[in-house]
Amino acid sequence: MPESNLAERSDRSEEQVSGAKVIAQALKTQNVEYMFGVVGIPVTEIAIAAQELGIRYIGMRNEQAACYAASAVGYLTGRPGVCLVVSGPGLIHALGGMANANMNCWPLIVIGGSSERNQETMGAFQEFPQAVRSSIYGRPGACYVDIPADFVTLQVNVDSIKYKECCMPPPVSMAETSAVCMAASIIRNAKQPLLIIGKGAAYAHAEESIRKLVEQCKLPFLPTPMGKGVVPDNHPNCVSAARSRALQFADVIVLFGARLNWILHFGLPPRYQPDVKFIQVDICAEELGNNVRPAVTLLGDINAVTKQELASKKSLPMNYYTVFYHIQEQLPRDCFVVSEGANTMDIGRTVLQNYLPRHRLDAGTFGTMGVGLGFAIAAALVAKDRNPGKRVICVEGDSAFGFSGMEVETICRYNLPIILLVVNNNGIYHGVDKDSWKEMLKCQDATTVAPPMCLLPDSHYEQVMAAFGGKGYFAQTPEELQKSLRQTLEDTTKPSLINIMIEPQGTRKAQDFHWLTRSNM
Ligand SMILES: Cc1ncc(C[n+]2csc(CCOP(=O)(O)OP(=O)(O)O)c2C)c(N)n1
Ligand SMILES: [Mg+2]
Repeated sequence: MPESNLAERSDRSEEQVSGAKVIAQALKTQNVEYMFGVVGIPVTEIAIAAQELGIRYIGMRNEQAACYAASAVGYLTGRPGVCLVVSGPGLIHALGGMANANMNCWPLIVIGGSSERNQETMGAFQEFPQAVRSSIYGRPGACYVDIPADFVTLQVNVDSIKYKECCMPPPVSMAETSAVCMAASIIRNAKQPLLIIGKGAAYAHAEESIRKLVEQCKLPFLPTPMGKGVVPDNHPNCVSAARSRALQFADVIVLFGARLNWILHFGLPPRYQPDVKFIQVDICAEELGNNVRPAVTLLGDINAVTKQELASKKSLPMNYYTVFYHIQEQLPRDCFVVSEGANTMDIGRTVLQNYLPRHRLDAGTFGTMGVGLGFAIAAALVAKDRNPGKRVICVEGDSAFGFSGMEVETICRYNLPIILLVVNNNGIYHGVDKDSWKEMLKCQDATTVAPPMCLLPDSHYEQVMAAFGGKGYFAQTPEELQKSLRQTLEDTTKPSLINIMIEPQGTRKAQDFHWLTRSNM
């Protein structure tokens, strides 16, 4: 404890305060607004103390989803969200969220309770402000604070505590002038320049400056999945519809907060010109020059004409394109789009438009399934507090939905008017129809004959929503989809789920790089 604190101590004061309250106050002092978690011994008191101080506590059904939600709050607000877990199994479940936050570079603080320690270790409270700083400075990410049980229950003299001042927003650092001049000259001399806008640009609130650069220098741009909306998707310079061509023919590529990882095919041929010049703009020094091994792609170009062609297909069951076409038609321009799944997310991304930055949350850099409902809950809470009236649309593959489907109860408990759309093809990537499933099971046990990607055909996921008092819809035709979508959008008071049946064997459009499909990964 610093000398000054000791000096400030009043020996006459008898007022005591618990460790739990000190932790809560320390969080409050750091402007923490949201805490997600699953309580147990010894952290329950911390959640209660946090609530008493006006920090919102959202009790989730799984630490993993809680951690995803807390990290999404960090991304959306720029101050770390807190995930509160018990030690051991709670922390282990949270690891998925911590890894995902690190990969996405999203600020997060995980607080776990651990077993009792003796009083000498009380100085660890002093480490707390460092945790906040390390989560938001430089490349943002997850950090973990371990709170021994006796810290939580211990009574300490009020006057003996000094809270660290709220940690400042991260300092803004600038690139070397000579490097900036060199970059400008390379762009000026480029024949086919291309900007790639990543979620780093979104997190940095760079929308104004990037839009100016795009417009004043007449540069084409391509957003990464969560870079969507920094400059609106319908901007005339957006080349998403010809993504592969744009990557392949560019001679100069400027990366704004986008990493040359798998999403960008590692920056290697044949996706790119062998002599393409990259200009990387990134907050993290370690990222610079990081071109790794040759690899796999998830996405080919899907041009607008074939999309519409596929979307207008009238036959039943519906396909992905028909579904997304109808969703896009009714999607409010300012809504948050959360999405996860394989085909559901990848095809959805090409059809569903974003017009605002930080309004798309998806499986992200780690490709993690199970993040969707936690992200949607976070977006709905943030929307409620900061953007009343904005809707959250969560587009889930049926497998993706299963990873944290029980968070529907959380959504209903807090009455968050999220619209969940489950694109149901009876499986992971694809499944089988009900009759084939029955046929299959006639001869042998499901564990032997059912393809591992199959899920139970025609599952009524909408009943999960109905079970908790939300509104559930089952849509098998474009008309049913249109009607149920209209109703869910009209009802701003309640959560809802539309279970959208599509063809179980429906695949994506043929790609140029057949051997590089996801199934070969
Ligand atoms: C935590 C985690 N487990 C497993 C996977 C592997 N995986 C990738 S996509 C996916 C689900 C795809 O199925 P669905 O959500 O139904 O979307 P679809 O492709 O069928 O539209 C799975 C399990 C993963 N990405 N993350
Ligand atoms: Mg599926």
